[in-house]
Amino acid sequence: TNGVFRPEMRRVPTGELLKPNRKTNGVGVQAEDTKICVVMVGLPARGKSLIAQKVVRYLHWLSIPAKTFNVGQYRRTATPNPSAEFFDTSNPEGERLRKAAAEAAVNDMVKWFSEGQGLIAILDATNSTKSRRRWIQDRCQAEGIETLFVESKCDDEDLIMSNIKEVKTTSPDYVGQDPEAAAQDFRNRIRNYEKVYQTIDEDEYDLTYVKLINVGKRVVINQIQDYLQSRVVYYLMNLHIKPRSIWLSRHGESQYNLSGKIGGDADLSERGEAYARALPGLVKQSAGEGRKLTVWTSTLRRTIQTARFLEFEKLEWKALDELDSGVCDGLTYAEIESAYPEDFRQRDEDKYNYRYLGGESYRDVVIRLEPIIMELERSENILIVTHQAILRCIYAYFMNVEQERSPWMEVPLHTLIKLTPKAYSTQEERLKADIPAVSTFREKGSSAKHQEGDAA
Ligand code: ADP
Ligand code: FDP
Ligand code: F6P
Repeated sequence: TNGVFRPEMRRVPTGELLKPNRKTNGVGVQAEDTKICVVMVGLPARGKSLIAQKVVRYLHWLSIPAKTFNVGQYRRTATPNPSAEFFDTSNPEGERLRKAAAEAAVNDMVKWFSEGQGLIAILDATNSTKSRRRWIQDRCQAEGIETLFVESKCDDEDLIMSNIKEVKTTSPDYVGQDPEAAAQDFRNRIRNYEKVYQTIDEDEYDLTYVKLINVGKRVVINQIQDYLQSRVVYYLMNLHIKPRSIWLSRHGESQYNLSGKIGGDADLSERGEAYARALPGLVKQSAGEGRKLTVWTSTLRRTIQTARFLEFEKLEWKALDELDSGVCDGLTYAEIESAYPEDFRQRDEDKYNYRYLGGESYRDVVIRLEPIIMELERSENILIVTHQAILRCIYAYFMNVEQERSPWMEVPLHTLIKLTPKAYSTQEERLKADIPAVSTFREKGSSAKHQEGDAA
């Protein structure tokens, strides 16, 4: 350096803003020109739309651009309230309109891919005949789009009837109609599809497909080609539809929360301790007496201490530890702002992508939480006691919160959140313990010390 003063040498090291691109999305490296069409197959009321919607939500959470093309919606523009006869294949007008709807959906999908940013499209229709599937396969092949056929087969009559009652009688196809009559008509619609339905079989050996039989009790997989396809298939294999809830709680107020420091491995404060003692009662109030559930905590003291009075099976996960704030660990926001002003500004500018020096970004956290989400999908009733940033990421997955907003969500201390998956959405309830705590929420642009929360 020849003794010359070089001001840049005195700069403190900083974190970084890591924006994703098509090569480095959530699931790792994928060829830049990958285009996959997930083609749903199956009779009506087999959970195809639910599966499509869940896959899209999961992919969006992982920053993978995905979109559903629902043929029913296209069909509805020409035929908004068809009766079962419309779906009888001996009805030529019905056949013509249904084919036109499928063509319109496929055309829009091809256009969406050609516009650039799409990676996975889901073609949601019954696609219940071999000729329809061959047509889709040929059309996609000509456009350089890979296909993954996903068939949902189910012969449990009671389940089908309860699906019809749960989601079909309220479909826009039956607005203003008596639910009983709608259910009967839908049953007849299914009968019409049954006359021509062909399950995927050996003559379609060249197709890439997964068959989910009786909600994944049996799974048949054929010709899965690449990483992204196998990730989607693995996700599908983990889904179930048993009724259950997921409870989320932050740890009780910690000593660090009181002093406004971030990170660390502090013990609970006195009020945090009171929350730990109150939690079993709160859980009983929310879950009901005698409900069996499993408790997951991080490996940090404050979550383990918070869960210690709960009389359930417990599991500690390293993946649930708080977002690693690297060199900023143990500092207050005001200290970070004065030691690393540029970082502080960058984090506010793009909180999701900002990675602390020697630490993590929200994007990094989502990637490490992916196995947790997979395990949650497989599991039944789970209570997760974790940290502010981690809870935001898990909540964002279930509630479909966009990346821009998720790191800024308010998740107060001493509050139990109950999430219950329903057919096409997740129901939420919040139960607040009557125990005051500081608020650890920091607004964009502020470095004020933690405030006394409104529970106080
Ligand atoms: P489709 O799109 O096949 O007409 P929907 O997705 O609208 O069917 O049906 C949703 C209903 O199907 C929900 O009540 C859900 O619990 C149920 N369901 C979800 N997955 C499956 C499955 N693999 N087999 C049968 N039913 C399912
Ligand atoms: P959806 O449940 O999504 O509304 O009921 C079956 C249905 O879909 C019809 O609404 C839609 O017209 C049809 O499937 C689309 O599938 P096909 O093109 O295979 O008939
Ligand atoms: O203050 C509590 C805390 O869990 C810290 O340990 C962590 O760094 C922070 O919240 C995460 O929240 P944010 O991303 O809003 O700074």
